[in-house]
Amino acid sequence: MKIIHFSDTHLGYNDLDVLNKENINQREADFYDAFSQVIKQIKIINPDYIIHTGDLFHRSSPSNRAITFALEQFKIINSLGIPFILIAGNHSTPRTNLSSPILKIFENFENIYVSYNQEYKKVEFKNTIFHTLPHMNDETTALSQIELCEAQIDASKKNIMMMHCSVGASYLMQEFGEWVFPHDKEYIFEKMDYVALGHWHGFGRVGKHENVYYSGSTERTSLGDKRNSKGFVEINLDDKSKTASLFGSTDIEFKEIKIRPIIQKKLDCTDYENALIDASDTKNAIVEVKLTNLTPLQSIDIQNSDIKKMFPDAMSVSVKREFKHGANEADFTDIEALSLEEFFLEHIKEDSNEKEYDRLKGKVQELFAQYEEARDDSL
Ligand SMILES: [Mn+2]
Repeated sequence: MKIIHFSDTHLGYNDLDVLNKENINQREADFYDAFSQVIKQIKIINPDYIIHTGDLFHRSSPSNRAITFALEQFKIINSLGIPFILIAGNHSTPRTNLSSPILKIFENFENIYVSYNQEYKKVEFKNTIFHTLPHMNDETTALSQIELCEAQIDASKKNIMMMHCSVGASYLMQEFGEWVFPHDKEYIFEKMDYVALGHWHGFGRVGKHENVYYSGSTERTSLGDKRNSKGFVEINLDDKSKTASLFGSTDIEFKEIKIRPIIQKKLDCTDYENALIDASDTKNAIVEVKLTNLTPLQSIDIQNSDIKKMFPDAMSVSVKREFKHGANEADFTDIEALSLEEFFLEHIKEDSNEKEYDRLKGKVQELFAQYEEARDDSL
């Protein structure tokens, strides 16, 4: 039996001020593209079941575009005739009863099974049971629901558990309302053929459990996530093993999709004029450049736009500045007496010759004037 497990697709997420040809935020479009790639692969693989472990949408009230996209894709999935089971994650669970859970919109598709009610739900087929535990805001309720789940395990069938949580404290995303699976209930995992997890955005097996996996997200919801490898999991369960203890027959494979890469570059400014930078691997990439060993004078001269020009084919370029050690140590005793502009000019004066100082003085004053203008509320 073959199962495709994917998760954390965060449809509707957007980031960076870049629009594509259709005037859609480029990063938002990237998330739709990642989702489509998984669906295309599913069509080829033709599994017995498809499961999604939460955070289908980025928000509990997604945009019209995100909803429209999802409905189009779900129509395709539904037409495959393969059961698709999905649970709500923390991003798709409303925090109050004032708004209705978004996953409800998929209830009328005949091959789609949704679990979003903050309670245990069993989705049962001839030989397989999917034990779903969607995100729950209340930990006490969660515990009683885990116990309900445990009571429903049927050793004569395949048992697949689906959750959106952190197992232990290792997989927390630093988000509001995260749910940590209680450690003393982890023994339940051993009674399952496979435990599908969502929430953590990297693919991986959980601790010592051989059958517990995060599929990871299909795109990165933060530029702090440097993983360039995203995708989904293909699980092959041996049909012959009827007892849940035969994990040896379970085969897990991570399948990568093609996402926009994030490329980090370092530019040592000790010899900035002659520094060479290789931009050949940055086509359509999100590029992060770190300027190192900068002096304060160089920091004025080197504009971010100069750096961006070095990567003409990149999707976006961000610049981080790291000063030469000791270069930004200044005497702060008189700082209150001076304006920031004066303080800055004083600093340059100490660090440069007269000619250089005169040249930079004009430049600094111009920059401060622009800043003042932009900040003046009376305009
Ligand atoms: Mn997520």
